[in-house]
Parts: sequence; structure tokens; C-alpha cells
Amino acid sequence: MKEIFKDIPKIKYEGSKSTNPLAFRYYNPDEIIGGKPMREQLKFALSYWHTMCGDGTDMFGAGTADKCFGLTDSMEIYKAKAHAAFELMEKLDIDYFCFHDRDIAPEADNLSQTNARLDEITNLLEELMKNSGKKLLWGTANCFTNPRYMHGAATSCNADVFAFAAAQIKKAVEITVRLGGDGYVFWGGREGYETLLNTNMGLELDNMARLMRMTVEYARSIGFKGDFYIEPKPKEPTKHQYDFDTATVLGFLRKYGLDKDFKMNIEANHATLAGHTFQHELRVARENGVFGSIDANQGDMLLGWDTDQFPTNMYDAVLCMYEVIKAGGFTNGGLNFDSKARRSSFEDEDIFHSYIAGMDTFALGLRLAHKLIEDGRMDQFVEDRYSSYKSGIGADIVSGKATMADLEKYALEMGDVTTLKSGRQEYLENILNSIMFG
Ligand code: XLS
Ligand code: NI
Ligand code: NI
Repeated sequence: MKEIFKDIPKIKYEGSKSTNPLAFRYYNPDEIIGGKPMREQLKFALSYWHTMCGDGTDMFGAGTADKCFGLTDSMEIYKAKAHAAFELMEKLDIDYFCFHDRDIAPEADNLSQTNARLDEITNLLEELMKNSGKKLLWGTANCFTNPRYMHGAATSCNADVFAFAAAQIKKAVEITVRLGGDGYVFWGGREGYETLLNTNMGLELDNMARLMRMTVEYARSIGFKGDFYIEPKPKEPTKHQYDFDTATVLGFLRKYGLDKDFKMNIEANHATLAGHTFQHELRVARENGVFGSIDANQGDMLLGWDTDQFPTNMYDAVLCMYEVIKAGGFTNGGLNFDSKARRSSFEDEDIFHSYIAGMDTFALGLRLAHKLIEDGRMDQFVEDRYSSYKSGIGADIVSGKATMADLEKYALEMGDVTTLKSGRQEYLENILNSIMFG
């Protein structure tokens, strides 16, 4: 296969002073930060759907970018997408990729033909992976685009749809395992509701858990050792998605006993749609031992939907990487750019500018988060802020020794609280700014 992005060279690290638009200023893959090469700390992944399939279509207009590579036969187009994806990963020094089943091969007239197409492309991907050393971060099934999923997939009111979704997921898991994927993602797709007037919420949630449990059992039976992820999202496409946010998903996983097998795939734009910061979602996951992987993008705060923009917000990137480092780094997960170039950024070159933007943002985020931790003032402040729990009555509360009666006695003797201290938010924001901007 000949080179597809002929006019674009391999993107190299040139340092922060470089004015070359097709160079990295902060991402230096083999540079050691915090004891590990940047590529291992960041584990960047290319999202097949936005990058290879997204053509800029929105609800007001047709696509603006051509992702057919001058071809007309559908399978030939999808083979070209595979070659283009690997060329992009090579030129951008991205080690991983992620896909939905329907991103890599188009659906045919029936399930068995569709599966045959998937096998054909999986063979090609396997060969491309072998030749390049690129890896699959995670796979997933698209159980939302086809009209059969209008009422949801696992949460559809129609049992035939549940069965079809199960068959589709079974195949997606097989492909993921075959390609050595370290993760399998459930994003709720259309698993939610528009109105409770027609919805049996209890049955829908039970069914969602049933399909997840079947998937875990099947995947483990064919040798999948990686992590399952749920990707929380509060709304869109449905008004209320069941996987609203990390806290909601945790309640669901614990209710159905799925918490040992699942971790979170946190997406930045989904966090803000839920009314949270990206850091909040990561912190909730970390504190509950379910931090897994990241879909890195950003939303537009003036728009109410999932714009999935390439991330450039440095505050978010620094605080995200701070959480990742505190969580002990990625294990099976990584940092996937579930991000798309804007509809008007329709030229091939824009794909490169987009990834350079996202990768450099998180590379700088890693550098700065590492500095913030090394600086230590912020962590020390938090440590000191809770020091009253280290001795005296605080230590008795934490150890469980203090009873209500003890606390009443203590409070009566105290009279009133005289030991409060400032939260010093602005002081801490000054530290953050001084670390970030020098
Ligand atoms: C959509 C989701 C999707 C998942 C994978 O909003 O972010 O892209 O990452 O199904
Ligand atoms: Ni996502
Ligand atoms: Ni999204």
C-alpha cells in the first residue's frame, strides 16, 4: 500500500521553542519523566471512529472531509482506512489504537456476512500490528448506530434486540482478544430513556447487568485477561443515560456484583456534561480503586453537547495527569483521543495538527503535574489541612474508638470550635499558576 499522507513527514520532537507547525514541542516519547519514558506514562491511542471514519457530518449538513481515499468499493475503503490508521500512528508516534467493530468493517446484509467482513479486516489489522509493533488498547461494539437499537441494546424493550447485541458483543470480544487488546469498553450508547412513561427502569438495568455479566464470563472463558471498562456519560443520545457518571456507575456495579471486573474509562467531555470537572471524575474513580483508562477530549462550555474537541486546556491536562500519577499510572488503560477535528478543519493536514495539539497538551500536562508533585506544597497543604485527625479526638474518630457519647463529652468541654483555619484556595491557585507558567 502506498503512502496516503504523502505531504506530511514523521512528526518529531523539536522542543518548546520550535515554530514548526508539524513538530512536537512537549512530547518527547523516550524522555524519562518521573522514572518512565513519556510514551509509557501517557500511552496515547488513536480513536479509529473519529479519525478514520468521522467526516464532519452534523445534524445540519453532510460530511466535509473525505475518508474514502479515492475508493468506491466499501471493503476497499475500509482496508485503506486500516492502512491510513497505521501510517498516522507511525508518523505521530502513537503506540495504541481503539475501535468499535463497525469502525473497522462496514455492516453487511446479515450478521454472518458482517462477521466475515470483520474477520477479513481483523486479518489485515493483525498483519499491520505485527509489522509495526502498534497495539490495541481496547475494543468495543457499536450497539447504537443501527436503527435496530432505537430503544437501546441491552436495555431495549425488545428481547430480539438484546440477543442481537449479545451476538455482536461476543464477536467484538473475540476480535479484541485475538488482537491482544488490554481492555474492552462498554459505552452506554442508547442505554437510557427519553421518558419514564414508557420505561421499565428496573428490568432495563437488570438486563444491562445481565449482558455485562455474560460478556465477562465469555471473555474470561476465551482467555481475556484485561480490564472491562464502563465509560460514563450523563446524556446524549438519550435524555438520561444510565451510566450517568462515575458515582452512579459504581452504585450499579456494586449492586450487580460487577465491581471486581470493571473499571472506568473516563471521558473529559462526558464529565463536564454531567456537571463535573474532568478531575472530579478521575478522583472519584481513583478513590474507589476503579481508575482504568481515559478518553481525552474537551467540550465547549457554551454548547450543551458532546463536541469531543481535541484537548488544549492546560489546567485540565495538568490536573488530569496529577490524578493519573497519584493513581499509580496506567496499567491496562491509556490515554485515547476520543476527539475529532472541527467540521471546518477538513483537510488531511488538520488530522496532524489535531493530534499534535492533544498529544502536546497532555505531554506538557505530564511534565507540569510531575513538577507540581515534586514541588510538594500543594500535597503538603492538603496533608496539614487534615492534621487534626492524626492525634487526640481526631485519631479516636478515625480509629473508631470514639463513641457518640465521647464526642458529646468532648464538645461540652470544648464549649465551641476555636481551631478553624483558612482553606487558602487562592494561595493554592497561585502555586498552580506559578508551576504552570514559571
Ligand atoms: C460517545 C463515546 C464513544 C465511546 C466509545 O460519546 O465517547 O465514542 O468512547 O463507544
Ligand atoms: Ni468516549
Ligand atoms: Ni464523547
